[in-house]
Amino acid sequence: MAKAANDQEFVEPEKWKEIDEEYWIQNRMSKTDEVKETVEGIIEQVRKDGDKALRELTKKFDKVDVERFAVSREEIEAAYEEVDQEVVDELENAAFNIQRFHRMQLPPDMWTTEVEPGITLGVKSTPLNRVGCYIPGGLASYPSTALMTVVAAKTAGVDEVICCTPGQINPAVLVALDIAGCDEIYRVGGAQAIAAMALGTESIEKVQKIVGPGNRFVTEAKILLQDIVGIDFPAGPSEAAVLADSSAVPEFVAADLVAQGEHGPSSAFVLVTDDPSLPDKVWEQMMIQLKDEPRRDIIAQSMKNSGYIVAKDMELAIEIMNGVAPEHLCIEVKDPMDVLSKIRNAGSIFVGPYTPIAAGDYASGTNHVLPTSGYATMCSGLTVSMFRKTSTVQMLTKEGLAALAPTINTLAGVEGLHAHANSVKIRNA
Ligand code: HSO
Ligand code: ZN
Repeated sequence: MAKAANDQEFVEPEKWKEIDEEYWIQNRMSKTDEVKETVEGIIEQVRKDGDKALRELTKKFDKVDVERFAVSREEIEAAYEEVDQEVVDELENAAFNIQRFHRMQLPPDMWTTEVEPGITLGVKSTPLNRVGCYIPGGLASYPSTALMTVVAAKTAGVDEVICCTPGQINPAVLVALDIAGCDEIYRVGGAQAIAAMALGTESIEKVQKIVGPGNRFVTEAKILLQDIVGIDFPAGPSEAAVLADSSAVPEFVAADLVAQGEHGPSSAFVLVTDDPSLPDKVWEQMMIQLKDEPRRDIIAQSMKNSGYIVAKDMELAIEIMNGVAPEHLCIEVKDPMDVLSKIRNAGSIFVGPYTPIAAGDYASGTNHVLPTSGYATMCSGLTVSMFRKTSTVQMLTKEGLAALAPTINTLAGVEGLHAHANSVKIRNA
């Protein structure tokens, strides 16, 4: 048995296996049933006891005593001292790129158009007022996720962006939150943090929407609290899928798959190809690359959830990939733009051999908070529009109202709503 870089026993991954779409889907379905009861209890406790509950739950789950949940300005300044200047510079660069791309998504504050004489219709777009971002802690403590959530919310125009993150906060996360423009930072995590942001406590004022990834407890809390707070979507363990033909470079394919596998033991990756010889070539490359990977024990575990699918042709491969609906999809084929046009379900799409998923994870500017577990069939990743809402607007002249009057009168008559019809008649239009 080889030794991994962290000096733990390394289990050689079992040879990767041929799977089918059904296997992938079954494997990715969120298994939250057993956590539901615990999370319901936590929510009730926070609803009843506010900060006191947060303190007790933080002690119980994170084993820390927290006096003051809010992180002070001095603590943020101290975090800058602990972080290398190069890290600060690159966080700033990433924040700039994320802001640039998210600004491009901004709708106009309002648009109107006269659809026919005297009838002007439009849409007014308004940012949410107060939003909460959840940043996981522990093993999966990512400054990049702090940037993705907060920069997107701030660029959308949200006035107050707050953030909850558990335990001893990683100084790079604090710096990232500060660079992103986060207004309030709280030292609390898990389902209790979600409950606090949704319900409000003495120290945390409630928000209108909660975004960001989290473990099963966090995700369950978001789902259970949806009747009182907006949420983005359930985001689970990372996934990578590569759609490749014989023109793909096996080294590159292997590298993208393995990279998302290092997030955690529940991560998963899949290759879908019309080239029966490709899976073996990719496997060979994976084994070479794994030798130098410090997190290869985690990757070996992700491998158990992973596999490859060989389709008889590219059309079928595309259909299978639409069923897989992966969080990240890399297209590594001769004619990527043609394949791209046929993809319907994927959180984020990486086109061509020089577009690794890591570019979107960190630097290009697209958002890396994305739907997993097949949710890409019905949800989008984090966008500016998730932090805004729209109001339709209309303005009629007397002439415009006259044109609509017969329709209003007739339909109001059918529905027996006389007062509706009268509101037109009274205007003598
Ligand atoms: N790939 C992750 C995001 C991330 N990658 C953070 C690196 N750091 C989302 O699935
Ligand atoms: Zn990643």
